[in-house]
Amino acid sequence: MNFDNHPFAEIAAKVAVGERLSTEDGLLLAASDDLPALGLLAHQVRTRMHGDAVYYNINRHLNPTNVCYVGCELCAYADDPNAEGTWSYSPAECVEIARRDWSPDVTEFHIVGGLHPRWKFDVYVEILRELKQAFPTVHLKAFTMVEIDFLAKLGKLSVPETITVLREAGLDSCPGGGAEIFHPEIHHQIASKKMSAERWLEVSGMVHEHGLKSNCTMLFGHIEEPRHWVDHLIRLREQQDKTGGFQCFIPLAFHPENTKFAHLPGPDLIAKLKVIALSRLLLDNIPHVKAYWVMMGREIAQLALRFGANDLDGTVIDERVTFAAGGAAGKGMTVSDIQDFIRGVGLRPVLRDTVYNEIETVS
Ligand code: V47
Repeated sequence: MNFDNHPFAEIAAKVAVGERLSTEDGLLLAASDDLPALGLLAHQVRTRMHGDAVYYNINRHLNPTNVCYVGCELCAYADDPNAEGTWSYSPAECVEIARRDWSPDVTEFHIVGGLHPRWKFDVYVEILRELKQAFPTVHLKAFTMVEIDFLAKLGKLSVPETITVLREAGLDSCPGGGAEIFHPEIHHQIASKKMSAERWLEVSGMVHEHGLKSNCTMLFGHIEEPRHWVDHLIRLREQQDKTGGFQCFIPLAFHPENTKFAHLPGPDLIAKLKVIALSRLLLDNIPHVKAYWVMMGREIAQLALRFGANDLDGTVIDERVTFAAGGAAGKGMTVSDIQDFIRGVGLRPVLRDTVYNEIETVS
């Protein structure tokens, strides 16, 4: 495609030489309806970074509790431990559940849950410790920045001290949830009682300075506007310039069911592909962009691999955050589903561990 007389001409010239895009460039891209052009530019960048590789892993999700006292407007989790449909698993029960879904090729447990109003600090620490004891070779990607900050308060420790305790118990890296939309205009409406954007970024920095990798996310497709995406992505890029520990960005497609925004439709195909492409183009310092099939939907996630995404997450057995909010993508893909899915768009599946070491390449 020739961009000579296209509104993206200057941006395309920057992309061709790997020059950083500005906030204004981001706003122009985000406002455009020229999806093919966005896709082409983003695919050019992802190909330069990763060739034809698409990463996936073999993982299991573990949600120790869906009780959370914060009660974010965007979330379908319950704030009352006695409410119908809630669960709160002890450390031993977490091990039992992990064992139920276990197979020797699992390399990661992805562990997130609510901020339980009655659990003590030690419950969270013991969940890690007992899982690590039972599955010493499995990487524990656990606790978002929101949970880390909460645990520090619960344990009456500083954040760095908290990370030390959690690492000693088995923590290997952190997932990227809880970032939502950083811009205060939106944050105040979708997560009014949650930690601020500034604190989320600050805690990420402390995690990175401690030598741990983490991921980052953006929840899109509710009441925000495209300019809020750009603001969010630029804030992530600035944090990454400082501490460098984000390994993957995951745009999370909003699922409205059972939330305070149940009247909204959620993001459409265009918004999903646009956010994937925009994030690949703006986040020049974050290596991976994930098309999280559980939230995107399987078919759109597949298409997203041609719009800038180079990662699919994994087999994801027993995910419950999206499921609670009406997610219909299904509860797990097999490795052969994932490989076919990637090959279906002419790309190459690459099995990885959580920190992107290649385990086996299937050609
Ligand atoms: O923190 C909550 C979001 C996150 C809804 O790091 C919702 O590799 C959509 O962070 N509709 C959890 N999203 C998921 C997450 C994640 C997923 C996959 C991979 C990784 C990673 C991280 O989901 C929450 C919140 O931001 N969320 N409610 C909802 N109704």
